[in-house]
Amino acid sequence: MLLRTKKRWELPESVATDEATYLNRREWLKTAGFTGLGLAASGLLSKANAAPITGFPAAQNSAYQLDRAMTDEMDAVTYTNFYEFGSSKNIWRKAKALNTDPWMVTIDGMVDNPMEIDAADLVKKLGNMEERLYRHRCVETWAMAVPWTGVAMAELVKLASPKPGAKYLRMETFLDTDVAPGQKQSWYPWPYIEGLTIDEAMNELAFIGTGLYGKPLENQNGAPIRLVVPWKYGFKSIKSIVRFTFTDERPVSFWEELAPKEYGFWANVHPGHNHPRWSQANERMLGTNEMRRTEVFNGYAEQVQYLYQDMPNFNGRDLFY
Ligand SMILES: Nc1nc2c(c(=O)[nH]1)N[C@H]1C(S)=C(S)[C@@H](COP(=O)(O)O)O[C@H]1N2
Ligand SMILES: [Mo]
Repeated sequence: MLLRTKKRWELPESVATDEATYLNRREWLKTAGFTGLGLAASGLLSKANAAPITGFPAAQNSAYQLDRAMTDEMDAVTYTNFYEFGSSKNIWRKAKALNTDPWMVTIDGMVDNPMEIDAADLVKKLGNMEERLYRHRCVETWAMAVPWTGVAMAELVKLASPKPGAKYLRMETFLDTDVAPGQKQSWYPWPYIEGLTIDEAMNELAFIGTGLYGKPLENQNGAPIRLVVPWKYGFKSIKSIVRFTFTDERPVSFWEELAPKEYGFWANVHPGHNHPRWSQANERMLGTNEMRRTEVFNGYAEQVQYLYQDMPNFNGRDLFY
């Protein structure tokens, strides 16, 4: 298991790099005629190369339009769910403690192209960022409509190149109890985990969010990279991702582990399948408190229905929790 704490990046390269890699590189440098000074310089260089994600604001993709007013930016950035920083919606100040640059991301599991890469370099490899206007629906019934910046998740799947047996993409949030007080609450199964089928991850709507309202993501919204899957309840859209693992086993998500009957793997939005403890018929828009009817697949049935229509339980409850 790789270390994912901030401290890793404060260590000299000789300590942070595992010993075998360090020795191999030293051998190579010797062969190539470099001195100890050269080695130190290369360590400094890799640290200096860390840089934030750039390219804001990105051009808007007009294929994704809203049927309602956009949520006010102040509401979307001050009313958030990020249990790592506490169970209240008002954690945006606490989330400032998270250091998101540099931010190492691991892509591993059943892939031809595993890697460990800084988030900004990863996003660059995935192509040009774009802006998309999406609805967002929390399972708790609040909703918003916001402009995300990011890149298609399908690009990450292509880059990783999953092996034929891989069926699922498992995603993991950082784990650092020094900066995230919620992670000291040991009754939660940290780190936060979420998952999609690879078919879902390849769907045109599945998005790696890097920004909101034309700017890099605020920490409280999941900086530096998060998932955005607008046809599913909000908890599927995992924030501040450090690891993407391709696997043949269906991942058990954070909330599923806590309450499998209430927050299951599929979690597709549907007005006709109530949560065990409340109705899902309506939703409340953040900021305005406007009430609207909940839409099937949150209004994205046209884009995603093919993923589920042949499943034997399509009309049952399973696909919605
Ligand atoms: N790591 C992590 N990701 C998370 C959460 C969380 O607590 N931790 N909350 C989820 C829930 S319940 C919702 S509704 C959305 C909220 O995203 P927003 O706060 O940016 O609106 O993030 C999701 N992603
Ligand atoms: Mo949520």
